[in-house]
Amino acid sequence: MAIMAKRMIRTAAWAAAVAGPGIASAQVAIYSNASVVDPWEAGVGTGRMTASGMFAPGTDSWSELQSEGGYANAVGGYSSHLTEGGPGYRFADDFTVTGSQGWRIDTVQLFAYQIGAVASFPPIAAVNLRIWDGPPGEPGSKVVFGDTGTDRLDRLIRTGVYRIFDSVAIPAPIPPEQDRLIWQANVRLGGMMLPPGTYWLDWQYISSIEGAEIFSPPITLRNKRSMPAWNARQHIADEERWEAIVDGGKPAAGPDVPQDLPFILVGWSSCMADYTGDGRADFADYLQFLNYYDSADPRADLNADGYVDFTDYLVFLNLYEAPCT
Ligand SMILES: [Ca+2]
Ligand SMILES: [Ca+2]
Ligand SMILES: [Ca+2]
Repeated sequence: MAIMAKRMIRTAAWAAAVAGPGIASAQVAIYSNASVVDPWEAGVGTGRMTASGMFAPGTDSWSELQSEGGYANAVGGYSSHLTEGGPGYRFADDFTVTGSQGWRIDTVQLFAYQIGAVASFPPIAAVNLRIWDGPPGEPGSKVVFGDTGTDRLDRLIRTGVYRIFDSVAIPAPIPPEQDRLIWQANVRLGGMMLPPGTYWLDWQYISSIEGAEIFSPPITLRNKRSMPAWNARQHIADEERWEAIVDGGKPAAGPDVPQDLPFILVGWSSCMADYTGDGRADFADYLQFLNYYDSADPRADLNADGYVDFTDYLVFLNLYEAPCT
């Protein structure tokens, strides 16, 4: 049954990947924050049947909070939205770019819900996103891509997965409801390049209904409340600080456990000089790079230091000479 939920998320991702203009054929999911073995596995769905034995309607499925060691997780989702009249909340979570050349990222897939939102009225109007070279807000960390003002939402997709609370947790199980439909937000990064290293994504949703809340479910893995490396953060703007996202457990005597957030990076990890996404590095890519370079477009910032300068030109020449496999 878990396979069904996974396939639904995969289908949505694929539909988005083939529909957008200018999408490279070589693009694949290159990273999932939920799985080291399957980059298309979002870590959101738990299957068509609840732990208490209730089936989701039709072809839909559940994202059910899990229990481990006699305690359940208690938080369905964490606030990550612009609040009315204030900066509101942000999220951050880390990932590591591997390989010798780095990654080009075209799309970030994020997952969120609004309580009561129906499929016919998408609840998210905009998403802003930044990438840092270290934990956001820490001394020495800086933004290498993005800002808090630009809407980068490309597409919002109904997943058919409903967020629900643990249906068997003691002492107060909560029957499944269909008022927390999870949406997949595809955020467009335009093929920006990241050299190998560890980075933090930092993002915020803007509701279609002014002042309404948006929540993000943490990664949900069967029979797990947390994993050792989980370290996602939430920014509390009113207090100007980032803090770790933890679940306090149910019953509340359970241990507080850190959480991570589901996201998938779609792009490509070879042929890094290939701006046009046709699988080859040729003169068209060279011209495209020069175009970005001349206008100081961040897409020419190939060493991700926040500036477009001659070093990036040299990096491009190296990438251009590297064989495309
Ligand atoms: Ca993490
Ligand atoms: Ca090309
Ligand atoms: Ca640079």
